[in-house]
Amino acid sequence: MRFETKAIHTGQQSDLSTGAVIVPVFQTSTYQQEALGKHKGYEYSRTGNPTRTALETCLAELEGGKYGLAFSSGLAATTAVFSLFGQGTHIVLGDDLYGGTYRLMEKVFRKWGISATYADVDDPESFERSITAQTRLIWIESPTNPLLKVIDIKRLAGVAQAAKVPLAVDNTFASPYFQNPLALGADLVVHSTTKYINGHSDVVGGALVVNDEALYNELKFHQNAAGAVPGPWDCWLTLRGLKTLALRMREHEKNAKYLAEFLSRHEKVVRTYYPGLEGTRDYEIASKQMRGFGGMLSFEIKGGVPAVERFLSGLKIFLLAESLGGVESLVSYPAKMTHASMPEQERLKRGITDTLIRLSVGIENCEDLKTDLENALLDS
Ligand code: P1T
Repeated sequence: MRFETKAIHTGQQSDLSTGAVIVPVFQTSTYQQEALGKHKGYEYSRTGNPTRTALETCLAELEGGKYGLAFSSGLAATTAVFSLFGQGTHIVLGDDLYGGTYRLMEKVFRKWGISATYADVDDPESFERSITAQTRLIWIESPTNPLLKVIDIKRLAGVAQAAKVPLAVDNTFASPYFQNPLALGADLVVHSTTKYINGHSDVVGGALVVNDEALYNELKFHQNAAGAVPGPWDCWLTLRGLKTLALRMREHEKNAKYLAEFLSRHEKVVRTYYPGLEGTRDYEIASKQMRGFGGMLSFEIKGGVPAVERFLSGLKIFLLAESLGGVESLVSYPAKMTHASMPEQERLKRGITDTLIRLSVGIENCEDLKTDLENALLDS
């Protein structure tokens, strides 16, 4: 079976008791046991729920992995991964990453004695240099949030293997439709399912996919022990969104490419970040390891912060909002939104400037989207 078919059918067989074509919302917290310890595979919905199982099974299949685990948010999934390691351990993270992941590391896990080094995602050797005897994990996003940088996953997997450290890839921006990190040598795939996987901006969720049974068991233990699980309705909505992931991703990409090309030629735009723009190192790597370039792009606008403010208030279709990956187009201002928790100096060092604007390109008509940007740029 190919991607589109798996997204609709894997883990989603008709309901045995009724023939219902769609997996039901198993809105139950607990399950009757026939006798002590004798049950049909479910005891309590923190530990397992059939609607969640359907989602976990489908996500694992779409990522080409053996095991999937769903969480109540992307950061809950990240928390499960960081919690694998104890006091005195060290994690190497790519330096361009979601501000919330940075905040989780700096404000939560540092307190528990885990240290971190941020490696330059433009310099593969910087990861090698950052590894110490205490390093237990390499963590990257690719493409990254918000600068859309692309990391050579195969190459980094080689570095991780040589150091005997697992490699986790946050695949939120690409989605499994465009990229499967496990096939490139990663050990762990992370998703904020809030984004493309659900795709309709109505659920917050997260997921992990792995191949290694021991790693799965550790993460599964944490999922149940710490309890950050999604409810059955959220799993059901996410499954419904997942069915059309392929269709949506194709449209997101088509529109993003069109707008990236438009912006890259616009006189009020200093620089456009989109891995599908030819002639860059990111384009070369993305062409090798991805099946498409995705629906996210960022750009720098001329005219300083006042121009940013005028541009944002001039938009009519792009909504100013956190998040991404929904059918509707969103605009965000990383300096004050997704990366507001990063100290200014750290943010500027990474190239997340005060004139950087990020677009989550939706699946509306691309001419309407272009006109919206054109008009707002004219006002800026
Ligand atoms: O929001 P949550 O579902 O907890 O997911 C966190 C997360 C993890 N990884 C990446 C790459 C992300 O982009 C996010 C969340 N990002 C946004 C809310 C945003 O606007 O970028």
